[in-house]
Amino acid sequence: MRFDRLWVNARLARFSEGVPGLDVVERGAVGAAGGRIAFAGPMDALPAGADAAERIDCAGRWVTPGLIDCHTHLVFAGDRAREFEMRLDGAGYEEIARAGGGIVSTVRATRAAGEEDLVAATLPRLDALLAEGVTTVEVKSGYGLDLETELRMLRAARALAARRPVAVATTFLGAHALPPEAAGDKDAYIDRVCRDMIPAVAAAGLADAVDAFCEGIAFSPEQTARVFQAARAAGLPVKLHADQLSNLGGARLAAEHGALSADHLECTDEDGAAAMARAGTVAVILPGAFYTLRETRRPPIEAFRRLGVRMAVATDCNPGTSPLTSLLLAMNMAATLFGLRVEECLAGATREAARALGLLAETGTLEPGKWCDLAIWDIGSPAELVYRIGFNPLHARVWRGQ
Ligand code: DI6
Ligand code: FE
Repeated sequence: MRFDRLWVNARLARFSEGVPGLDVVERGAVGAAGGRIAFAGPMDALPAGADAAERIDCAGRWVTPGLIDCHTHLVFAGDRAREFEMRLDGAGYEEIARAGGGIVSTVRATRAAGEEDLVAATLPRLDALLAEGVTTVEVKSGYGLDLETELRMLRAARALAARRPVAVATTFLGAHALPPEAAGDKDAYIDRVCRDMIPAVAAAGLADAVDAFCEGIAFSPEQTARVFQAARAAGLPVKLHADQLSNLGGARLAAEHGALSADHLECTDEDGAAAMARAGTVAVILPGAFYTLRETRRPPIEAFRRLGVRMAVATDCNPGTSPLTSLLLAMNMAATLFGLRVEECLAGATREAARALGLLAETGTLEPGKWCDLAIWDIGSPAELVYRIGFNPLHARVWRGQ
């Protein structure tokens, strides 16, 4: 067997599907061929006569799958630091949104930005994620809210993958907020999302999935269901911002539409969790928004565990409710604020995040056949990735074997 590259003397946390825990190999090796993993296991089990164009000694460092941030709003223009100050002075998120700030203020800035401006504004945020070992990132639209700007955001998101060694999964989030020109008519706007935008985005091949924000300040379950139907008609999988600020039954709705994931879930009840378990819908835990908004209701982690709902952890990087570009910190918050175990946090930023994106066949674990995307860490134990705050122990990031 000949590898393009072979990493030896590594401690592997493979997160193999169907194996409980981290699936650790103490004296391990990873071999890459053609950008994919050709071997990931004990050095002793390397095929006799295995040979590599390049051999890298990891000196006992830990190797995990490259991290996956499966929920971000990375592409946007402007910032919302002023709103942060208003919130510190006592204004609420929903109050600011109703007063024309919030998402709509980012929409104004994003509409005024060209594609290259959007890419340039996004690259520093993307680079912060990559510096911590992220190799796949999901990016949503949703700050355009008109066809032209939504397409521009999605093109900018796709362009990121040409600028950096990273896989980008794009999500159309036209049903994120009501644009100002819709003059309060949510049904008419959802008509446009379903009739014009989703077919156009799908025809352009610019989205890998469709998302919506089901919430009092955004769209109702009925309007969300129409978006899901249009997505299905266009052949796109769905996911949902569900039960973040109130329980409108979003988790259940997402599950009933076979959603890849339901995200946030602070207000999800047992019924919603059970529907997700039946459908295999991944729960994406977003502690950055909970922290920023100083929410008090926590997602029903214990119910997810008991019912066997898979949990992913993501940054939700966005200018309003989660100006967070650290997936390591998101894991720390998931543990400290929500009580996720170390192993749940780590699986949540690798295998379960891949599952949430429908990409588990390609990434998320160290298993032969998958993309050779690795994070190599200067740590004594995997718990350090979750336990430390504001420290980055990444030694090297490998994307597609390089
Ligand atoms: N939920 C969120 O937390 C973000 N979007 C959403 O649907 C907030 C986005 C923003 O405030 O800009
Ligand atoms: Fe979000």
